[in-house]
Amino acid sequence: MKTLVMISAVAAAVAMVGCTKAPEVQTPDVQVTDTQTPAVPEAKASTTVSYTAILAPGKGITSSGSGSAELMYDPNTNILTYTVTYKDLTGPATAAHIHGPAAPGEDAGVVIPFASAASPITGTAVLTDVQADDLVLGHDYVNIHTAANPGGEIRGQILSTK
Ligand SMILES: [Cu+2]
Repeated sequence: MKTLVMISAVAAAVAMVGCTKAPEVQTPDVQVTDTQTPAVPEAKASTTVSYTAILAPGKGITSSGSGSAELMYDPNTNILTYTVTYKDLTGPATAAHIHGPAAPGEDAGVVIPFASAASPITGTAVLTDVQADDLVLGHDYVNIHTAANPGGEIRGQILSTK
């Protein structure tokens, strides 16, 4: 907030009596006019939570592959939006999924199959309440499968970015 400019004392300047009228004291207009446009209501949009996953070779997997996933989840609609990119796999990806529920490094079944395994993978899915709980708890992971590593070549736990 701006500090008001201090008004100098004028009383001491009245030495020349009868010369002029009292100096007019300027009062700066500090009134704020309410002309701002109200913000567009977006109450529900603000609850969307972003998640990320860093994809790397799983335990015991030899690969120079790497990747990442960016996800947005809206708890009002249970809609999950995702973008997954990767590179340097041992061969073409044969499948790509979100798996869970599992702790980091542990294996679990497919929760959400991606329509295509080719990078970049983009899409949306509507989660069940149980699936949503697992996501929020950090129990899901992205898994990219290849012919050389059918159980998954690179994977990464999905975690909130907060
Ligand atoms: Cu999979």
